[in-house]
Amino acid sequence: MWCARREFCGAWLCAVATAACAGEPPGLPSVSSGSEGSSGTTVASSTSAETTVGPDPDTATTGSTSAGSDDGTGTTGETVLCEGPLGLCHALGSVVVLPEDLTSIAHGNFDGDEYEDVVVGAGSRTQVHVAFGTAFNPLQAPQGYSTQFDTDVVDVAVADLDGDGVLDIVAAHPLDLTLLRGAPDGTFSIAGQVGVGSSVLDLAIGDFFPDQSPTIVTVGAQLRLFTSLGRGPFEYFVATSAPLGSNSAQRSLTVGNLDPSATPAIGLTHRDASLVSTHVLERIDVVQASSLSLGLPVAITAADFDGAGLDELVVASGSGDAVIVHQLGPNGDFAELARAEPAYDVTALEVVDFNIDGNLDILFGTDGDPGAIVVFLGDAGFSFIGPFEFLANEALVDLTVGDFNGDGIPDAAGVGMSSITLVLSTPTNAG
Ligand SMILES: [Ca+2]
Ligand SMILES: [Ca+2]
Ligand SMILES: [Ca+2]
Ligand SMILES: [Ca+2]
Repeated sequence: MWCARREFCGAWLCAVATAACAGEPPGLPSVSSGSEGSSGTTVASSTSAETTVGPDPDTATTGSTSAGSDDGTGTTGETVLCEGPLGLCHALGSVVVLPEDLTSIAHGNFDGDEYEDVVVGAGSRTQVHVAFGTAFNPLQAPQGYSTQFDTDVVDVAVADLDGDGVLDIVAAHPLDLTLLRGAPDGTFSIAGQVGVGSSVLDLAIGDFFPDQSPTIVTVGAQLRLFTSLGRGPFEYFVATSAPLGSNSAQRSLTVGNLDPSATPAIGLTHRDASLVSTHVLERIDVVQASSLSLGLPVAITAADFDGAGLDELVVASGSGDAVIVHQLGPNGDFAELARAEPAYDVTALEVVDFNIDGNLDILFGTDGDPGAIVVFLGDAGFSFIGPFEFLANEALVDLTVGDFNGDGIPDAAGVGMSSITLVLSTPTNAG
């Protein structure tokens, strides 16, 4: 057992310093110690990986990492979270530097190997970067792709748009979408462009039209659904749209199985109106199904917390810095199911079973100097233990979760303006 101090932290969870958990796994990408301890309430402490910048910003390099102690004493200041009966550990991984005004991140396995990969949107001349997972030090040497629009990419999403079994990328600009066709070797080429006609603030993918290619959903002043129904695989057009009132600059969306009468449904946050709403497709019209007042909602996602088949909405609120899990009642109403209070300035939100104990967990990307990837571990009673904090080297603007080192355990990748910070499952040799 190499998570030796697990007993200090409770029966099912431990969060221990590097000395207890790291060093043993071969190839663990430990990072050099950085600033002083974190402000979190856990043992998690801060790190700041040494990084180098490549000569060509389009082919940025991975931050160098220093090996942890292998004599069992470990180095100080590293962040490792070990939890669960299997002694699973997560540790800060390398920091990938991309000085490109990064805006967004999504994940998928683009090259069909055993490692999930990421795509990052940027506000600079190389607007999309793809970085590949590997066994021990993932996301090295991102490959940059330029689109044909000279505007920022505000969000990215991943789906197999043409049904060839290879993931494709949707990059949203303020007024357009770029569709990038994936090749089996993990390279991409521009395959389509779509004019949106109004500001795009957030992007999601859903299956709103049975037996058709994935639907692209955007939100800005309008909520719009794009489909290729009856056209070529990368020839998307607006299938339906609905005005949302004022031209808010602070909206975000998610698509989930939210409504018993319609699959899927859209969850929206309207920060300026302190409102959360859900929307469903009725025939060819998008209609609002429900709404709830919630102070300054900043991020939203959907997941089935109670295992009952319908997703709950998870919303990060900027007012109380709280996250509320909602469940739609029989009349389309919201009901609060659970609440975590991260006390951080949340900018991004993901839900995954991070410690694979069967209960969904909540991960936040946070603002600040620096920001952090913050983990709250859920239990079967819809309560959350945390925060467990992994400091990034800058404020985070977006977050995604995937298995980047291919061990079957989720990892997290948070993106800031100029870097990607990884929290990686460490190879476990615990029996
Ligand atoms: Ca891959
Ligand atoms: Ca495809
Ligand atoms: Ca869990
Ligand atoms: Ca992993």
